[in-house]
Amino acid sequence: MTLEPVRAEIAARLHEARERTFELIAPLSDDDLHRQHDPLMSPIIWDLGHIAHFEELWLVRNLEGPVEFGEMPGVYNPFEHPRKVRGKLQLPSLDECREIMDEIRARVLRRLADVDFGDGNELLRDGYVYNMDLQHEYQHNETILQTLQLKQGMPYRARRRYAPPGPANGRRGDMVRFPGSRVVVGTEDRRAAYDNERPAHEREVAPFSIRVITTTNAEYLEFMRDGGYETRALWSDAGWNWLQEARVDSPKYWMRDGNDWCTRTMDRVESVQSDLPVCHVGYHEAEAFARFAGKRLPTELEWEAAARWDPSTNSTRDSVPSPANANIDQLSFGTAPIGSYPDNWSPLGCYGMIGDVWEWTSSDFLPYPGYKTFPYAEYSEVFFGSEYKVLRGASWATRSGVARSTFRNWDYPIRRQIFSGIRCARDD
Ligand code: AVJ
Ligand code: FE
Repeated sequence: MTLEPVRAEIAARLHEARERTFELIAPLSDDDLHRQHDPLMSPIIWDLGHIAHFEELWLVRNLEGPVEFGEMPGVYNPFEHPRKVRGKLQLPSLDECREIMDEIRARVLRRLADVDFGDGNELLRDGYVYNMDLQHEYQHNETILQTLQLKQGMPYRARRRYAPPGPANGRRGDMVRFPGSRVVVGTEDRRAAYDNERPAHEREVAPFSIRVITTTNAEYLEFMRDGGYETRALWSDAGWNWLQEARVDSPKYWMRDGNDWCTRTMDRVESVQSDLPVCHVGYHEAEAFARFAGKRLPTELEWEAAARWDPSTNSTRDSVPSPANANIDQLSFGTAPIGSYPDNWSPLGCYGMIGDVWEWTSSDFLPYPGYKTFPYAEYSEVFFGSEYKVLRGASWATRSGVARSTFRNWDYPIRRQIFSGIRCARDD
């Protein structure tokens, strides 16, 4: 079999990823690109340089012989400078940065033309390292979108924005029941899955019920109007401590509008719409809301069972998420009314497991039994532990190439600038 079509496809996907990155930043001024818009986020020009140097590290240098992650140039090495100080780094102008990106990309393509996929290098098997690099760029696109939502100065205006297919279709009940089963969790995929998604392994999942939909703005407003943010009993100790310090009384980006609330998504300010999934809540708020609702957050194993286990066949059934069947791929610039994607149902009967908002789970970010780091510890391994909670499912700002039912995202419980929401579960 000739590998030429494979190489051409990889080149096309690299090109497409870069086009999207540049499309996202096209409306921005040099000041927009260099400014530290928020201590939580890097200047966007840093993300661009980091994307390029990550690519150089993996798609050029590592293919010539093993290179440690630490050999990434210091300025762009995320472990050398925390995000909040990156605005003080000496960073290139957009033109200079683009030149670096183009120059690195040219070397990547030259290497791709004669790389030997069959030489036993695990990085190259099934094109893994290219998929890993693509997913890195995709993930930084979502990071950039978080920054754009936090942007100082003029709000960000997207160049194009597609509408969800809608109209919202009927609901199918409040909760679905998972009957309890031994299920397969994780994957053996070696083409695209990250090390933290492997190995596929069996787990016993006890019966539980899970919400058909994610928490809507209307439901969250009830929590707010019922004094949710003032009711100590709804919050964990850590959550209550956070609340005393953060002094928030609504999701991030919500503002009072007389007796009502409005919210801002990039350059659009509108009254809070009842049938949209609530977005920009932290783990502590998600946990307090679930308690208010007489429920709890799902574990990530429960989440994955609800997303892909088919109890009628006793096997996993994964769909291929695309912007046609789920609100993903970052061009809708917002969440969509519940039910807008008629094909977005899991085998168990949950709507929208993939898309709209990342869903907080109650699980700490830990390795699966039998986990092996591949190819670098700095992706997952250095973050394993109880500091981070796992989020599942992808948001409207997630590119299709990283939207899948086994993908594990993680963040600090206090983070709210991410596109995060809630899906409640309950013991059976
Ligand atoms: C998986 C989203 C938590 O942004 O820290 C980007 C993704 N890793 N570059 C992050 C990532 C390296 C990662 N998250
Ligand atoms: Fe990165």
